[in-house]
Amino acid sequence: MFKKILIANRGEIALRIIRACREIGIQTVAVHSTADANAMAVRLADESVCIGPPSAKDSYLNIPSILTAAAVTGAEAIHPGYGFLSENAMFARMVEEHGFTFIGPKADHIDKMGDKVMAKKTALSLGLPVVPGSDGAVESVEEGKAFALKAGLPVLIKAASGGGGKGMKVIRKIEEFEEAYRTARSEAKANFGDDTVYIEKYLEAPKHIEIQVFGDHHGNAIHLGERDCSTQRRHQKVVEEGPSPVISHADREKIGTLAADVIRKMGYVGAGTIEMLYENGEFYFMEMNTRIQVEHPVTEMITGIDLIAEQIKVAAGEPLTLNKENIRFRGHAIEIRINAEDPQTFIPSPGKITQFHTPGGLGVRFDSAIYQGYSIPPYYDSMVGKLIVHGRTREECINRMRRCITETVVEGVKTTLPLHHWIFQQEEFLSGEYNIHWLEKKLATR
Ligand code: MV4
Repeated sequence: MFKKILIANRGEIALRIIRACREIGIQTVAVHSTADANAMAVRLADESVCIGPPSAKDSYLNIPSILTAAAVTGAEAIHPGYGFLSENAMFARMVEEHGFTFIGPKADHIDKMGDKVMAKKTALSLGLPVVPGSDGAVESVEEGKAFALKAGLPVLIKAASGGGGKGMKVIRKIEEFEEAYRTARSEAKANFGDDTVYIEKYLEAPKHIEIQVFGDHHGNAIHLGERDCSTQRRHQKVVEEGPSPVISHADREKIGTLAADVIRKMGYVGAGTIEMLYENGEFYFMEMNTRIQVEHPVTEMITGIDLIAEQIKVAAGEPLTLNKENIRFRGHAIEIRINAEDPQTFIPSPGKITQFHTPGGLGVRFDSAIYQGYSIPPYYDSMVGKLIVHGRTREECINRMRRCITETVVEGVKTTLPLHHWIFQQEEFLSGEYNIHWLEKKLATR
């Protein structure tokens, strides 16, 4: 096992990794920008190193600085968290080339899943259902139109190097095709430096269901059930829950087993998420994320498994001790992402936290790096904390969430808590029948 790990991240996930390390007896090194000198992760880590100025490109994305910090502190492994360098294959490669362990999958697997065309081909060839679509990249207007007419409208043009919804174009009439295709390619080029696009049949109102998977260096692979992340706004998740209120136990086992089989066949190592669209009782592979995700606590709460500790153990070469027989799903969990934003306009609201009180009690978890007197810097993501609750049933869980939201106090900055309070009063949410468009449509008529 590693003696010392460097955490190449900030905020609540840096703290989350420090906590896992402390419990398993690993020393931690926090790296931080000058804007984060007062961060809780810096205080809680055993050591800290300043790696650059506020701008992420000069600090949390500064590979030479991070590798130097690892070398001077004698860290053996680097945990990238989520965002920043977590899905940067070049970083993963450089970490390994400099003699450290990257706590994550092999660089080749990050590369493969980062290319959405290759990811889809891989998923299909290894047995996962995919959305009917073009056979890989679409190189011309004629080829694209031919597919659209054969598959039937509407279709969706996607960027091969995209993800997170950027560079997508829905086409409902064939006359719109040419312009949409040219725009999609030039936007893909501008955003990702790659104008490769592919086309899929457009699903009108799916759910976003993602499956947590894990592989190790010994050929073992498991799934840990799904999370329903359909409650989103502009591709930012707002509420996540598990299990999904619309998926049967039989369907969970079926799609989960298929997902684990893909991981095993790929020889994938570490934590991963298989993102699926779910519509009319069918699953369709969408993308695979090769990192730990913001919403991993939902899975931790219903399985009792520390996913960060598992990542570290797997990276150190230990075999997974989790298997079909000893993984038990218990109850229901919901997470809300608390952003320092205006709950009406979603404009970021950085600044000093003057009052802070977190909820507590049975089945309650508050993952955050903020504290009373802390100043939220304006340079990074506005997510400042996650409230996660567990209950025996979805209903108990929702009641607990409502109670916890009213108990939480964050003063000095605006937060999205009033939005969350409202969501848990909406009958569509309570029914569980919401899809990826529900929140945005509902907000438009609020
Ligand atoms: C889709 C889709 C409908 N049909 N693909 C958005 C992010 C990117 N990763 C894939 N996305 C979608 N792909 C087909 N064939 C709808 C979306 C989509 C979406 C998916 C998940 C969560 C939120 C979303 C919001 C808008 C569109």
